[in-house]
Amino acid sequence: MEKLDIVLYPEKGLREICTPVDAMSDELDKLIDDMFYTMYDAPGIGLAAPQVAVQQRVIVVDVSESKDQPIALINPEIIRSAGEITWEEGCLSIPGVYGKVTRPSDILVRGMDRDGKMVEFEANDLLAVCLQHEIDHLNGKLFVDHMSGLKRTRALQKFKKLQQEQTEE
Ligand code: K1U
Ligand code: ZN
Repeated sequence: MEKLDIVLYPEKGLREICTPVDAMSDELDKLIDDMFYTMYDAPGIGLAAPQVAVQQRVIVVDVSESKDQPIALINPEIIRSAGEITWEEGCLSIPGVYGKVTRPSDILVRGMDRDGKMVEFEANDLLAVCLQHEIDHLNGKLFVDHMSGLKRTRALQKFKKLQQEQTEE
């Protein structure tokens, strides 16, 4: 398995709408393995393909404490959503920045699993938050886009400062 480079804001690819996947392939299977490896190593609870410079509709998530409940979804869609939850989100493409985002707390998700089978399941709370965060990535949307103007500006300023400090080191 290979650890992939995670692209950072403001990389252009993070703002693009990703292309649907036609069918499973060995190449896609390897991408999913590498995305899980990269996500667990980061560490993170989710990762979307554009974060590793692949503009295709593929996500991986694992919100379990034990890190043994991996979910890979290809062409994921949210069929229904209800409720409301506010969560302090982070993003591996904007490291060091966190912010409260309010989203639906209960969703019905559909997509293809890594065996090429169509799956549909309900997700709640953190799993729902994480799936929505990753599906947003496939549509060129970042968690900071859900924040109010001033909070978003401050968060991105903080990120720029952190990046500058890192390059000075
Ligand atoms: O997509 C990403 O950038 C990954 C991101 C997912 C996410 C985090 C929080 C709310 C919604 C979606 C992360 O995994 S950031 C790292 C993180 O949250 C975390 C890392 C280790 C343990 C627990 C959480
Ligand atoms: Zn993210």
